Amino acid sequence: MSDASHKISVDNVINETSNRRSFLKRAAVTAIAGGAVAACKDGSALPAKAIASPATKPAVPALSAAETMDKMHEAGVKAFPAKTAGKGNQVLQPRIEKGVKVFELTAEKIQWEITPGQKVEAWAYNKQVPGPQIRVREGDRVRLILNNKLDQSTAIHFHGLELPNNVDGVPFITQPPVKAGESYTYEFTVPEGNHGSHMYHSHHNAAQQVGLGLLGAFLVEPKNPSDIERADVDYTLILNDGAHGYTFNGKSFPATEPLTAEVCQKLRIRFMNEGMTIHPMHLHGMHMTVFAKDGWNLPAPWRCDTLNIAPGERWDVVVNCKSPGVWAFHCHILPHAESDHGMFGMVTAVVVS
Ligand SMILES: [Cu+2]
Repeated sequence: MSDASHKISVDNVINETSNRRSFLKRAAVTAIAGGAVAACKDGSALPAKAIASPATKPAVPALSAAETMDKMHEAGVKAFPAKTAGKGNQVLQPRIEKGVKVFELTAEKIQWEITPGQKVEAWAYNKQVPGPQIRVREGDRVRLILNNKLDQSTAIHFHGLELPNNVDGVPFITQPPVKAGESYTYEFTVPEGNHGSHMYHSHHNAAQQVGLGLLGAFLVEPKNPSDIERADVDYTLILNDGAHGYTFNGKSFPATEPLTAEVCQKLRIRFMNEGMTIHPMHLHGMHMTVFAKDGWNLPAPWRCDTLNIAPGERWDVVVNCKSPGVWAFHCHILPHAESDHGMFGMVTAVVVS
């Protein structure tokens, strides 16, 4: 089903629903009025059967409401994965200056489409939510230039990296705030051994700034990856629950992106929570093998099907994709994933073909 036809069908369903609701209201009023009058216009009494019939009628609209609900659920699933403008978490290629990997991030306000037709204000790095993915190797020299085109101060903290204090990115503790219109340069060497799944985000007025989109993945590749770290598919999944609602990589179902793999492939998922509450991520059909927490490899991997991701945490898992099919993959705090209108928010699928 195309986006346009999906929108039309959803609108129709919604219109049908509101029409039906007003119909139900009108039907209720008529039934009460009918009971009070209980007579035709010419004064002749209604037969008992005719009075009784409005009372039995609501059974039919009740069934229709259930059907309407099913249609809304079906429309959402059929629209998945729905197309929206803008895609976050795209790998940012550095320019190399005398052996230094130079990345440039510009923070500014943009319009961001979360689900088809739902556009909101976002505060974004390089017009992406999440911001572009930065991928370096342990031992790399990195220079990161932040341009602030917002109308308030900001700063970047490198979450999970064990860096010198002066590049920790916290205004009034380690640096002055980067004021509107200013630029600021961070430069550091990624510490040996500090590889794994990390993040970068605003550390100034952060509840608002991170909630609106000033965040991204900072991935450090190991010089010598262990077997479990080598995967056929490497997917970063950033959870957020701020001003844009419940999102995976800046999008809400049905605009979330499916994770795709072939049978027998190894899928690595890097969970990151940039939100303000926990999100227990549940995968149907196959278990996840958890092997790293906050970038640090665990003494022994362990298995689960539901993994709680708390704010600020990163968890790395692999899924050995043995079962073909479309497997639902969602936050198991159910109001983050489904309403009576169907699935929304923190829902996607692992598609094994
Ligand atoms: Cu959740």
